[in-house]
Amino acid sequence: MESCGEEDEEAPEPDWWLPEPRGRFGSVSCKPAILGVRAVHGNMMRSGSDLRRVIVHLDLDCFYAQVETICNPELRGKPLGVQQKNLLITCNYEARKLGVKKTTTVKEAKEKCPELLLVKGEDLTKYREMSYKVTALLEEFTPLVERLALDENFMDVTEMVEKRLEEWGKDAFSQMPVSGHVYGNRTVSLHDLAHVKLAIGSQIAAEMRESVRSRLGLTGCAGIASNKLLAKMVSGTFRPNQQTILLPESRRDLIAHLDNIKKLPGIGSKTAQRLAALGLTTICSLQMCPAAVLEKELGVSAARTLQKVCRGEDDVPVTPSGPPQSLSDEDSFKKCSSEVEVEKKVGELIASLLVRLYKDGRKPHTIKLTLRKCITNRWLNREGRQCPIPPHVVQKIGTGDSSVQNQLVALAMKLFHKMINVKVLFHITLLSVCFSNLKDAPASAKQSIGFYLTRPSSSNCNKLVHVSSEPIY
Ligand code: TTP
Ligand code: MG
Repeated sequence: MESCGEEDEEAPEPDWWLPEPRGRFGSVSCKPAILGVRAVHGNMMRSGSDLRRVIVHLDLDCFYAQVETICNPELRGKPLGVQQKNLLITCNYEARKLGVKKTTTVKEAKEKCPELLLVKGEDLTKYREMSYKVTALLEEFTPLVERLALDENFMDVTEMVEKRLEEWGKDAFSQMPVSGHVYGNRTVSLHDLAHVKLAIGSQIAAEMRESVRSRLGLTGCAGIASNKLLAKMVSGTFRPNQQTILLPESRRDLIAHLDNIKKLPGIGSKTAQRLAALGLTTICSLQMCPAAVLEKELGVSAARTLQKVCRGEDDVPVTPSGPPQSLSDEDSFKKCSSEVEVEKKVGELIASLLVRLYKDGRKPHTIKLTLRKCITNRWLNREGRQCPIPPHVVQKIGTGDSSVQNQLVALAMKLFHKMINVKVLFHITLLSVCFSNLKDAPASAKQSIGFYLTRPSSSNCNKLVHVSSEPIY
């Protein structure tokens, strides 16, 4: 349902209204010319500090499957699944129409849809590269872009919205079609500043989605709301390739409609169990629960946070992510119980990370090895050890000196021996290597012509494999 409400009906006052701030558009006196009828009467109160912001959440559709299709256009239009080991981690919407669900086993998916095409998705390189391209493109609209996952970004578009309001003035009110859907099919009041801002936000979100589609070939869903929590929650309401705005008066509805208490951010299995012991198993029961009861069970701080979440309140700013703080890669498997095998797997992880470090251009100063032990068929929690990388090894990263691979593997194996006694039988099911404490390479290294000549282009997903004659790190 595309919506462009123009009625001037009084919307019910939500119970979380905050006092009116005297901000740029929160104040009646600062911009009388563009404030509608109710504003003139000093009644345009909805842009309280909680409603001042306009946040867009963008979640790409069946992300890995879309990237695979871009790399191999022959897959377009066919039901496609991406697998990691025997798990289907995503599938395209053609497959979903045929009953395939993501995060099922490959076997179940094939039973549902025998014609399902499958591609392996263990190597994340091309997904990561595309992910960073999307973020970079969104940063062309606003510097306030925060990466939430490989295929999810938050954008704070408040300033863009306010700028458009200023530029368009009164006209903005009469030509303010909402782009996409309005959650709950509510009417958008052109005399309500919060509504108008969200409507402008919806246009910006549509422009962002169109840019991602036309320049990178990816579609996605957007949610537009006054905070990150609500923008994320509303973004998947209509999918794929659609967008939805959430008006302030629909906040409680949106949250109340979550079918599972665990879908609220911050509620994991343990908290859900504790709440269930209090008889709180639905969102509605949680919303109605007196603060004192929650505080007794969870402590004051956690209880207050939860209550805010239940009301759809979230004042956490969009924090630009910048380059990643660390680079890591991991592999999981049924069983690895020999040192030689561990060394081989660690070597593979480090080789792929060195390629990423090389493209990144920064040098890591810390290496961490994480593993997961399995004892009598029970997986234990992950366990990790880290250590500084000696300066003479750091120096070699990104220079083309191939000895660095073995030196890093040797370091990782030292960490391994701190966690595993190889003299007795061991069984591990996961290995992960993480490089952190990333610092810019000294200027002298960057000035070397070799540094530029040997850096591979990351512009094409078909060109990710390195030519072996070139130094790759
Ligand atoms: P999602 O955003 O959960 O899923 P999606 O983008 O594939 O599909 P949707 O249209 O529903 O948003 O995850 C993003 C990518 O993360 C997904 O393409 C594959 C990967 N992924 C995993 O590696 N493991 C998982 O368990 C899930 C759910 C996803
Ligand atoms: Mg997605």
